[in-house]
Amino acid sequence: GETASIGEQIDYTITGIEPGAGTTELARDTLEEYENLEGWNLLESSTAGMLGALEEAVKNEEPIIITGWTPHWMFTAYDLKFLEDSKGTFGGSENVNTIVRKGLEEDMPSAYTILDRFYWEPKDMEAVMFDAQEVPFEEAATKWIEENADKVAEWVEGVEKVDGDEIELVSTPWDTERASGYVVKAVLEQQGYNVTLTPVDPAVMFQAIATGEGDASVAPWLPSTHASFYEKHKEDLVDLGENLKGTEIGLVVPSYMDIDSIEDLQP
Ligand code: PBE
Repeated sequence: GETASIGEQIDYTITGIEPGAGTTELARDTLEEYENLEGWNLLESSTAGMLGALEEAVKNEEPIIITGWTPHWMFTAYDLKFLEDSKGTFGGSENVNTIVRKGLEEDMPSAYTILDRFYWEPKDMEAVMFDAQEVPFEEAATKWIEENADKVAEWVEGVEKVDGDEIELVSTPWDTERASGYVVKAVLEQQGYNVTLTPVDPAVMFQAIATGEGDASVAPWLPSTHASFYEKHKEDLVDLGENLKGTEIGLVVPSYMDIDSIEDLQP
């Protein structure tokens, strides 16, 4: 008989992550935009659930399609590929930006200057995430700061120290943002700030900065992943631009699967 199609083998289901993730929103759009994905479903669960399903599939060399992103250790642990996205529904290569509440520049000029200067490369973020598989993120961040004292010195050069001023950083609950969040937290603490770092859903993060409940975030993935939240709140926040360039999200499969593009999937 005929070999079952990939769709039949995986029950026309894409293994997704948290309902509140930007990736989930763009995956829902993707299912609507591609006619060949009619009848396909997105399983919304959690990052841990997705990674568990991925591990299981790879172990058995079975087909699986996940919503994935880079930087992430999944690409080092397994041989994976992004499916080509001819309609661009996942937005291609993007960045992580820094946003702050209105008035922060006047209220906390030292923190504002450091946040404005904060910029690093995917390899830096990956180093923190790699170490954090063995030690807490806080420790991995401190180690990175020690090993990159030159870079950190540029961020804080000429910045006046403060005496315990409180600053609220808002972030999201993924490792990429744990890495950046803990690094920025530690740098601000060295400068005398009393820092809280709170992980929330992306929608809540943007809202917190727009209402001034939170002071700053280094976690927005733009211009695509968090586009809808950004559009909603952009008039009420200050965008300080990229702090990292070259992230990507999309549909991801193990390399042993014989497809390359979202359009290869059959309804
Ligand atoms: N992520 C990681 C997040 C942002 C960082 C791609 C899973 C998302 O909102 O989709």
